[in-house]
Amino acid sequence: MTTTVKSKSKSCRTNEQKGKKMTSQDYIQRENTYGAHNYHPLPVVLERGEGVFLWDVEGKRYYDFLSAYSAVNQGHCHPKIVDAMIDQAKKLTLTSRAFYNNLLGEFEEYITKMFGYDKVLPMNTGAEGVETAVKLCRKWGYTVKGVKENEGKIIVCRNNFHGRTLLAVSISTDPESYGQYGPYVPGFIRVPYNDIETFENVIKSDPNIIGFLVEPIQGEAGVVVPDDQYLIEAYKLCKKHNVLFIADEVQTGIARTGKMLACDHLKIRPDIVILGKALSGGMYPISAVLADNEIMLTIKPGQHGSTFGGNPLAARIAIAALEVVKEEKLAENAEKMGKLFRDELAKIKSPLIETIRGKGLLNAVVIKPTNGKEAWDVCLAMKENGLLAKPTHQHIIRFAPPLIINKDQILEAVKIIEKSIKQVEKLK
Ligand code: IF1
Repeated sequence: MTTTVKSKSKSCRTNEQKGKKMTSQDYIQRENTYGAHNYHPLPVVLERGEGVFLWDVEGKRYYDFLSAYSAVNQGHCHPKIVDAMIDQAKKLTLTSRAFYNNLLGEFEEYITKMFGYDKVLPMNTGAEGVETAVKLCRKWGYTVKGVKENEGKIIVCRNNFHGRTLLAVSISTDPESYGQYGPYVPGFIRVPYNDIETFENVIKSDPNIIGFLVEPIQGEAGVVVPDDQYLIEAYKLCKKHNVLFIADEVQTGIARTGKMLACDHLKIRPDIVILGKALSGGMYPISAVLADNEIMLTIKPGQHGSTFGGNPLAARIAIAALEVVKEEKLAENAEKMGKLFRDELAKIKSPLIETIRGKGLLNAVVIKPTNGKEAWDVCLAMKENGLLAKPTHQHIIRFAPPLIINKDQILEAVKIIEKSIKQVEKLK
């Protein structure tokens, strides 16, 4: 039995206990002591954000090139969204869905008209949006398509990321995501991403297939952009075989790739759309599932919900967050600035840069490990030089700044990236 002796002696007191300003290290140490170790963050402690910038506790400024994984598309602490949140927080925040509130309907009308669907089911996290979409698909499969109950199957892609719930990790092919969390949720068929032949062979092989859940671009996998024809053909095959096309746009949606939805680039209208993250501009957990009546009305009163889903504070924040996207033409800016970013990155000549890829302002650089140096070292160098980004799957650095970023800021950011890469090249 181990005992941890919490020393009270003066020598072990933290700077805070000594009445001194805490350093980044103090903050990190405190989190390490009292918090679960389910993340390995970059060693930076942030305390303020505004627009495309973040400041750490020592007052150092950084370009944010992660945007909380595309949740802060509108920029940190956007004044319009902050004002809406503060104003509503003083009036009414949560009633539960046991009663109506005056804002949910306004949000529902606004978002369904914006994206062109009959109805929306509001939830909180992206993973809950995925769960909701899968439940809708199964309800539809059994009550509309007529598949025998509990026999419905949903096709998912290898290297997917749909969250951290047991359903999401059950369909994951990443051992880091699903390892030692079994037994797993059944009813899924895994196919390789961007492989239309395999997809066609699978979808025509089993009449119990009711859905295809797919990220239009695989974010976590490393910003993997499929061939245009892949999603177009997969969509046609879903129509042909009466299978729901379910787009997980939690990360790619809300203007991130240069259109309101990544599927818009291909003129695909998913049967179910899952949104999250930037739906609140990073202010509050809000997710939403969009579908037409034939699908949405398969869930009857009392068959799904959540305490916070559709609360008036979330509704007010989401309306403001979506208005910002439209008023500030963030999709158009993402398209333009994304192209500029990739073009400027391509001018950097380095053995460390293997591939540059992306769409709109969802981009990634694949780093070729060189002299034992890899993506993490580049991220540490960029942090020292004032830009924050994080690797995914060891060798891929995702670059996803807020969509409000301007040309001068893109050019300055690329200079920082180039300087950092050159520094890492020289490291022994
Ligand atoms: C973490 C990753 C990104 C998502 C897609 C559903 C969800 C996500 C396509 C679930 C969430 C987040 C989770 C977050 C980091 C981030 C992430 F690195 F984990 F994989 F973006 F790529 N569908 N992605 O990307 O939404 O429940 O989190 O609101 O787990 O640290 P959520």
